[in-house]
Amino acid sequence: MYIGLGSNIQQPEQQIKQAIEALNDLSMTKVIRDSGYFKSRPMGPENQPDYVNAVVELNTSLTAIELLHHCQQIEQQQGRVKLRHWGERCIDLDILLYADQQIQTQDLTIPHPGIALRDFVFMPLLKLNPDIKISGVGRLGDVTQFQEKSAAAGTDYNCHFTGDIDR
Ligand code: PH2
Ligand code: MG
Ligand code: MG
Repeated sequence: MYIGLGSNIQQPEQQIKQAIEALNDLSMTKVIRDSGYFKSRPMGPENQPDYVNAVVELNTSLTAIELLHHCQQIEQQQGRVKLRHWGERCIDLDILLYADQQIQTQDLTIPHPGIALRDFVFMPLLKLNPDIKISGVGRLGDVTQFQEKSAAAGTDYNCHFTGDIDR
């Protein structure tokens, strides 16, 4: 399972680290690896701070819907309030992949539809596992759009690695 994390207010790096610890503390759940911090400009309203994003891989016996509810609980615990659509938030947790399940309900779409559209999701996930295959997208390591831009621009690229998460 893979979860994407994002934050752009109230000490984003700290928020992400705290949410990863909360995920690791869930029953029957262990965070195995993390991507480290990636920084990117906001998608959506431009008058908000840059984002810090990360992706974690975890093992869990929770079902996808149970995991979703726990993610929402962690967002609440960290004090998330909805200000505006795609606006600033102290923490956002999105389930990206749940084993090889395909889920489409009101509350949950898995695989997350933004994976191949948002560099701030794609790049950290690619770093964790280029062999992931997603129907309609293919093998992540074979998707070249973001990788080519990133290789050309280095740390000038919109979404780039900024450091390891100390945990
Ligand atoms: N999340 C959003 C809206 N815009 N922009 C970046 N760079 N990173 C995000 O995680 C992000 C965003 C809503 O989930
Ligand atoms: Mg999101
Ligand atoms: Mg979300």
